[in-house]
Amino acid sequence: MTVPSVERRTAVITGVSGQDGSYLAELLLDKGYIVHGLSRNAASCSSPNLASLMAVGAGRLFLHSCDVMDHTSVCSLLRRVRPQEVYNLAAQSHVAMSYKQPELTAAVSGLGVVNLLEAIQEAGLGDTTRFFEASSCEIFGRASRAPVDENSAKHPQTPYGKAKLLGYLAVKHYREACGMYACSGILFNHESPRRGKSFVTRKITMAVVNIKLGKEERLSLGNLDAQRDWGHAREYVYCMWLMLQQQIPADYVIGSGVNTSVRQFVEMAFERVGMSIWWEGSSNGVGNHGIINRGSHMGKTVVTVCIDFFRPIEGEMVADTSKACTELGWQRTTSLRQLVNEMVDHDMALASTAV
Ligand code: GDR
Repeated sequence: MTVPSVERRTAVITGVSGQDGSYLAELLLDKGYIVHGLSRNAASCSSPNLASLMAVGAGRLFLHSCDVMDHTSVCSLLRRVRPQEVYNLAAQSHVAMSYKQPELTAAVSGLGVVNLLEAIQEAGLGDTTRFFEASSCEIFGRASRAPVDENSAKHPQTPYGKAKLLGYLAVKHYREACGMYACSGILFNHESPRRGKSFVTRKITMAVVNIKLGKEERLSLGNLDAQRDWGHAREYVYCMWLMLQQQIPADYVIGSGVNTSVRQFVEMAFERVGMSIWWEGSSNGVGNHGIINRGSHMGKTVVTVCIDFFRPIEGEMVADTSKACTELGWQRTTSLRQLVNEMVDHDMALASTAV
């Protein structure tokens, strides 16, 4: 069957109110798609991401309250809108939370994927609808100095990573055994001004701005020396779209290829507001703290370490994105410094206009 031209396509995005969902919806609306966005409670959702989307997508963006676990609603929606593309961005996406809610995480981030793939088949769309799963580098699990690619061993070590591996394997199964166009983007950390406040980058940029404005005293963090491979979410959702435009479906690692510590991220965020800090106390532990080293706040402790934010296990990996670069022509262009600056500037503008 011929795939309609881009400007006449319909896409379904689960998790549309999140960071990635809103960027992807914007991208697709810009390309002329009709977008059906699913969110657990779209009607009462006051997400700022959705508010700006509704203005951009008037007449071509439709929001539905629908849980990826609710087979009947998902099936009936798919039958009704018959999308050419389905992007699954719905998940319990907090790694730390997955230790407290392992069953919920397995259900939403693992079985939810099976449910969607099954619903596509049941709606009679298995041969025509293309499916993207937002998988995670957490499926690799073990700390490794060598960059990881699509073929690296998968040994997830967190409840979140294990749930994501189930989703990843389901995608592989429906692709290989059922012939579906289904693929997983194995995503490394990706951030933006739309990032949720409980993820470390946004927690840092918001706190740094509040400290600068005198609205907050201190930022309390966990492992400062944990390393992450951070990129810009807007560039990663573009790669998701590219993945569904190929002749042959395949999985791709999406990352920056550069590891940076939480400590360095903190330093960059403070630098953006004109404050510089030095560190005192044990090199990586609860006694370690960050102190302002010049200007009016000189000598003030602004960063402390709290055991509550430490993880039982840290998997530190860096991405090898050769396959995405070669086969999809994808390149990331925003440096981490630019990303930090964008996030800090956004939070400064928000804080300055807040009453
Ligand atoms: P992560 O992102 O768990 O990698 O998962 P998060 O921003 O939560 O943590 C990144 C690193 O920062 C360390 N850290 C802290 N983390 C939080 N949240 N709060 C703190 O106070 C803090 N202090 C230190 C963590 O230990 C960790 O090393 C994200 C999610 O988006 C997943 O859904 C996605 O799959 C992966 O990235 C790739």
